[in-house]
Amino acid sequence: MIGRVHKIAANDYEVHTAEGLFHCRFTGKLKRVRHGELKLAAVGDEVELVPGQERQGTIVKVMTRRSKLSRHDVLHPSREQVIVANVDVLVIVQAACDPDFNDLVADKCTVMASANALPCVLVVNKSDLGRPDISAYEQSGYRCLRTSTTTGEGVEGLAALLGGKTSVFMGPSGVGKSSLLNALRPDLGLKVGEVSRTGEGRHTTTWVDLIPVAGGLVADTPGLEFFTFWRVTPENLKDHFLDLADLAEGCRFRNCSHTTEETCAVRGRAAASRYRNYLAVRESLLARRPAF
Ligand SMILES: Nc1nc2c(ncn2[C@@H]2O[C@H](COP(=O)(O)OP(=O)(O)O)[C@@H](O)[C@H]2O)c(=O)[nH]1
Ligand SMILES: [Mg+2]
Ligand SMILES: [Zn+2]
Repeated sequence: MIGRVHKIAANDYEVHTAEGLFHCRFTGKLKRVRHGELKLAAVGDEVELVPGQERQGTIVKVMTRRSKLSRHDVLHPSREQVIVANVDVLVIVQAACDPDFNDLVADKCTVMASANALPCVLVVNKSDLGRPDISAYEQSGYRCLRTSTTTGEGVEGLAALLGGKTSVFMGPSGVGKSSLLNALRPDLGLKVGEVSRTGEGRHTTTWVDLIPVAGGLVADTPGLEFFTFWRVTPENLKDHFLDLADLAEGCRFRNCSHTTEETCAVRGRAAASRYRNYLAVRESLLARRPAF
């Protein structure tokens, strides 16, 4: 039987199949084979299982991942921790205000997407409260959507975007991620206006799970402080600001850092906020400060 891991709590893997939900564990053999990995499977993994009694099951195989969103493991930073497997799109959620639109955080999220080879979409929620200038993103080719759970603006557009896909919502707390999911699926009843901090830790409790919404699956992540830039260095960061990378074709040197080089084609041409945030993220990587 084939299924998808929607949730992991300690050793309990919640797997959804065409035959319903199964609570699964791993075979001892698979545990040994995958010994080098920090977790036997991630949320979003497709697995093969052998059903047992009372909706219990045993996972016998984890399918090859077609994509993933990863971070550096907290305790073993050189190792990869897959946050969600088989992701189609990263949905960057910001608010128009309350909290203010934060282009530094939004740009960090675009770096996360690029570093994981995932497409991203910018959702500006609380559009009933304001309309910040997002032309830097539109011009850079990022898909953008303004939404409001108060007026309903953009909610249908968001539903269309999520249908048939596995998405990860990423944004600071308070921007309305849970409210958007509730708007798309009122029976969800996710708590709103609360900061969830249940989740840090590797093998412990649930901190991200997949929620069926609008014909797709969405991971509502608990907060940005849990993310690090998987394999992003001060040197390769410039490749993850896709608009800067486009302009970089005009730089004299291939390894131009776009900082002080006289022959740089990026400096002065990139959107001001994007360039400023590139420098800021580069500084934090050089200083080895946490990503968010
Ligand atoms: N004005 C306005 N407030 C919103 C909107 N969406 C959510 N909120 C409010 O913003 C607060 C935080 O929402 P929540 O969904 O918990 O944000 P999360 O932390 O990102 O999940 C709550 O008080 C919501 O009622 C919106 O579109 N417009
Ligand atoms: Mg929330
Ligand atoms: Zn340059």
